[in-house]
Amino acid sequence: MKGSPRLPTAARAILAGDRRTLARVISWVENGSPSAEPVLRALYPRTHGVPVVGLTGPLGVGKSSLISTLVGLLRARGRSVAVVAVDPSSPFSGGSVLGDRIRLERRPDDAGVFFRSMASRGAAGGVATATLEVCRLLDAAGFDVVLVETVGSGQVDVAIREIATTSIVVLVPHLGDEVQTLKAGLFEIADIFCVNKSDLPGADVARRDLADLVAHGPYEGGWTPAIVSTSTTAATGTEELWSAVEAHEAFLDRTGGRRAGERRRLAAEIVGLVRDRVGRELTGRLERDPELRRLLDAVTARTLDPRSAARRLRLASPPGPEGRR
Ligand SMILES: Nc1nc2c(ncn2[C@@H]2O[C@H](COP(=O)(O)OP(=O)(O)OP(=O)(O)O)[C@@H](O)[C@H]2O)c(=O)[nH]1
Ligand SMILES: [Mg+2]
Repeated sequence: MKGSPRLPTAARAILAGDRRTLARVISWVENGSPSAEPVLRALYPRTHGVPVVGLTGPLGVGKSSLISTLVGLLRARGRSVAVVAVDPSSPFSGGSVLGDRIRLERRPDDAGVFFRSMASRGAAGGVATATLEVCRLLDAAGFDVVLVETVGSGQVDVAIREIATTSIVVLVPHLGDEVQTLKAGLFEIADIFCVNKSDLPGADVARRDLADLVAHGPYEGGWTPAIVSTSTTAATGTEELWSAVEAHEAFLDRTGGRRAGERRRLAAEIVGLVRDRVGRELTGRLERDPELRRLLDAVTARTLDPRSAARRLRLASPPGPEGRR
């Protein structure tokens, strides 16, 4: 709470704009360190629910390039922006560059920009939860907008729905077949379709194909996905892309979709954390819990099948002081 004398030092530093501490706490989250928990707890009431804009899409479609141009646009408009790349194929570090495949202008003196790539293998509750927690740290640190890039290896990343307030699915011309096969999944994810590399031939066709698919609404919540063409090399479409983001964010505020989306994401987060905890507890019990050992013996001896064993297993009160009821 405001003015709490018990605010952890790291939380106070993050609120005061200390970027090194911010980076350190992000690493704690990334590595599943218990040190993260009191900081996250202290900062949660200090978050505002800033727009979190997710970019996902197949490899190499230009997600990082688009982020770079969006950062330029947002900075020109005086908005501060943080970028998170989740499990990136080309990592960036030290607040600078997304690998060498794209040239993200270094802005070492600009406190209004923060870049971070993260791998989240060790994090509690999975990748989506860790990313959400990092977004929350960035929110508390005062950034106006958070941009998240997720790499789905040749696919789009469904988890972006658990992270972003606005999700952009980035595609390129000549992904016709891919669009068809991804169709069902795509439309659950995308608030905005971005046809990038529109300097290449076939962009108009791709846009038309998408428009045909989009026409098959109505959509849950009442938002029809927007379609925007961009080219980062020709520097076109960036403003239109951001306008689409703003339109979607305004739609969320107008319709109550922001609250509904937040509740859905929080529910998924809590479930993810509980699943993680139960999994860890059970794994820990495998060797020392007599009940579990008996079940395992029975399954090994073919007198019990795995599903029945799973159903019989009591989840509550594992041994140890913490789990006792
Ligand atoms: N012709 C053209 N090439 C582009 C455009 N945008 C990006 N590229 C190129 O596409 C390649 C991949 O760009 P990235 O921004 O790294 O794409 P990405 O989607 O972030 O890639 P991954 O993170 O590896 O999935 C680079 O060589 C870019 O220069 C564009 O608008 N037109
Ligand atoms: Mg990238």
